[in-house]
Amino acid sequence: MKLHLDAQPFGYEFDVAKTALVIIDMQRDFVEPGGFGASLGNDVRPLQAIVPALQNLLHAWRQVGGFVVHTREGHRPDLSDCPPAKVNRGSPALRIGDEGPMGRVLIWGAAGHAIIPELAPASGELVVDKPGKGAFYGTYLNEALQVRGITHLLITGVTTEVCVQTTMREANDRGYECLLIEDATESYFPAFKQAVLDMVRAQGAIVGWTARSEQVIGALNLSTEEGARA
Ligand code: TIU
Repeated sequence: MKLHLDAQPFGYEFDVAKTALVIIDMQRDFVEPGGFGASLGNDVRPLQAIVPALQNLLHAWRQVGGFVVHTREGHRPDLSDCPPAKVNRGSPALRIGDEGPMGRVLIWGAAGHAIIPELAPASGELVVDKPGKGAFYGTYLNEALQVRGITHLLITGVTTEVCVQTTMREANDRGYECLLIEDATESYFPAFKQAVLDMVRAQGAIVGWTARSEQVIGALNLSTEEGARA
């Protein structure tokens, strides 16, 4: 069944069976003190504010049997998949691979690398480990979506202008129709978040659409009620 949202800059239509909810990098390393995000000098608290909206959206999406993709940014313990240009960027208190309060920063298996418990992946949901900002770079995400016939992506997570925007642009180039969920993505820099929302939907949705989580949940609830009446 086709669902319709009054998205920006104009209506967005999607079919749950051909759509994936993509949750980008909701890991302890980005949203909790002592992780990678904090080591770069950021106040991580604003990122925690989106968790309730994301939980509600995830719950509603699971209720209708929608496909879920979780991504995690991180590297192999020997850093063989992490270019020096990434390790050496900036002047962080802790560099990628260093031992921090949540284990080795941004390394597979460390406590900080884990997705926060509130959004823990459920059985049957795809978890994609990505070495870069974009979820399509160096991963099998495109193949995993193609075999399932996915054409539309609902994009959420952190941070809006880094991994979320990069992923949305990569997806756009691969032909996916992308909707960015405004209250389910966050940045360490409010102005950057606003700029991304404005940029992606400018020029007639040059990269994609934006809408709020309650609009998606409302459309899903309506489809469930209509399904029950049919
Ligand atoms: N630093 C920052 O804003 N983000 C990242 O390094 N990774 C993600 O966005 N996941």
